[in-house]
Amino acid sequence: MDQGQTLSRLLESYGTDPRKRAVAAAVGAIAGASVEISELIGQGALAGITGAAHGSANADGDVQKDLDVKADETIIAAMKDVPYAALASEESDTLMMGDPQAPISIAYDPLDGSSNIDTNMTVGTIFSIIPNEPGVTPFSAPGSCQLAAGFVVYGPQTSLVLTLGDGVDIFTLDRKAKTYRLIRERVKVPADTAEYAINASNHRHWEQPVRDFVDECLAGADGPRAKDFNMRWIGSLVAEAYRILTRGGVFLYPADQRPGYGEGRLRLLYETHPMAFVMEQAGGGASTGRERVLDLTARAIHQRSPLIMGSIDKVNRIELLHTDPSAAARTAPLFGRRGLFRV
Ligand code: FBP
Repeated sequence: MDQGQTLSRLLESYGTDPRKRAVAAAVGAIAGASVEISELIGQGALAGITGAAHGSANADGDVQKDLDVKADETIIAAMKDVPYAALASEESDTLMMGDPQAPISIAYDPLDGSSNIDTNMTVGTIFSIIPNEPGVTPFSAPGSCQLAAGFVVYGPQTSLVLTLGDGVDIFTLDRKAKTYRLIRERVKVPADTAEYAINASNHRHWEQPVRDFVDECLAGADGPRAKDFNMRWIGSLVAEAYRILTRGGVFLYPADQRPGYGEGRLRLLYETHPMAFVMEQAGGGASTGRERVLDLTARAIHQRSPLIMGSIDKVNRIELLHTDPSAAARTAPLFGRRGLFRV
């Protein structure tokens, strides 16, 4: 690894054609905005950030927090010199239109996990950059067309995870120099892991395949996975994704039976598409349970999609439980509490 590599240097050398220059400009703008957002978060109440509701709701009906609004304004301001055709923000009802001839469009969640702000926990910014074709509706291509994607984690360190479609690199903010420095190159999601993350309070609303997978994990060393598992739930997508990139595991925000959750909670364009691109580029997987997230195409800006992401063996197992329900039955009688080996 080139210890001296910085994000700015990487972006400067990222190709000369107009589309690549636009991608580099967009990533640079988001990185610049994230330095400001990181400072605001670090100051918290000292900078007037309380995590209090802003008094409005975003397009999806979520109550906007003061930092949601500031982060969105900061990113929009940073985009002023970026040649984009359209911006899709979690905080905006409609697309913000730019130059229809521009080579890219950008979807972003300025502040993911904002319900964690007042508890001093990790939040983040997520982004996805897609090609724009003049005359074609922006954001109408599947997630596999993304040119770049990533997220910033505002945790004990501020780190930026980036894929330009050729592997995943992680940069950490050098706060004194206000520069992102490369800390991990060609990141790979570890395959052999024993952690899963899901909001278990929704257990009664889950579909059977999700219950089956969690039951397998809960059964531990005595169950079909023959292994004890740890459960994690931070309630902050960026923090869960960062953990998975570091030590593997699987994260599930599945579809469930609550009204409005038929496609889960997370939004496709600026949450699940970019996370899926990062995971696949790091050798992991991302699925809805029934199909690859990157094969999905958005019908609306704030469309939701289920997300099951992480170590490939876990994602594959959960997909199998969805597509072939007999897979659970094949292992359950051998290991279940009322099965052959138990009374
Ligand atoms: P926001 O986009 O409104 O911040 O919500 C997304 C999120 O906070 C994710 O970061 C997290 O994974 C999920 O919601 C937690 O949802 P729940 O509270 O339903 O467990």
